[in-house]
Amino acid sequence: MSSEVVEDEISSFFESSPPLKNMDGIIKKLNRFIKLNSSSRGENHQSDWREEDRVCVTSGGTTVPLEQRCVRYIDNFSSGNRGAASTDSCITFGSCETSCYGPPSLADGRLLKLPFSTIYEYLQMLRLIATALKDVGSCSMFYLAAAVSDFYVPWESMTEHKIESGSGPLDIRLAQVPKMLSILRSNWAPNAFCISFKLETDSKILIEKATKALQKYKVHAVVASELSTRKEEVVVVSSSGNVVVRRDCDKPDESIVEYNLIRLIVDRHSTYIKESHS
Ligand code: PAZ
Repeated sequence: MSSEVVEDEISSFFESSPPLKNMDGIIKKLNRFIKLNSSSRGENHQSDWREEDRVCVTSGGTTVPLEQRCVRYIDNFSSGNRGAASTDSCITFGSCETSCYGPPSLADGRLLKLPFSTIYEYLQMLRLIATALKDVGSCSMFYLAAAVSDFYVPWESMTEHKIESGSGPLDIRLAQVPKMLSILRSNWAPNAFCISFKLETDSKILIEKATKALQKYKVHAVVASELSTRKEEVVVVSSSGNVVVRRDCDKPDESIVEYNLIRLIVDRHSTYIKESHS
């Protein structure tokens, strides 16, 4: 598919999406967070972090409503644990201001939580965050651990009211959600360090799919997980080779895989920043 066709699909997705309910509030919170954690140290000395050290972690699954006044929806699997644990580890490693969708419990101005549920909310918020960060810093990180719906019911073809039951099986045609990773990389946040995630249930195709995603979307790494072992190990697929990252139950810090994963990713991000500035 040509990039023009993809861009058209993305534009029509956003044009037909129901607007975010509290868009102004979200923009205000986002701008306040960015300003508070800005590295223009003249104004405030809130942090020693560099402006490049902002991380947007996405976490949890998106839903696809079946009715505009939604009673029923299709969910995408994710407990939100990976994003939450990764956010905690980011803060532990101390390099990050974290703008996070999802459930972690840290506060104090270093963490901004922006909850979402639908695919419409998720993608609109991702675009807002990416473009807001683009304006203030060059090398932010996007750590896209959310499980994002691949199929959806376009808003304009969705019934307004609750679908009637009692008239036999329900036929629903789902459209494909346009892939936003390429536009995130090319337009929204071209200088950001971008980590995407790939979950499969069939371990035989996992690495192949992750490698294809790496090449197609030109992200800096793809974190590949198999559903049943995702808490034990992941494979970080990148152009420098594949690295298996495991948890180590004998070491308290490393008893969750995210700790070792974030250590590796933060290290790669630092190298990326150094290379970008040299
Ligand atoms: O949220 P969780 O800890 O239960 O699972 C995390 C995950 C497996 C959903 C995530 O690591 C992931 O791979 N997300 C991308 C899923 C995908 O769209 O392929």
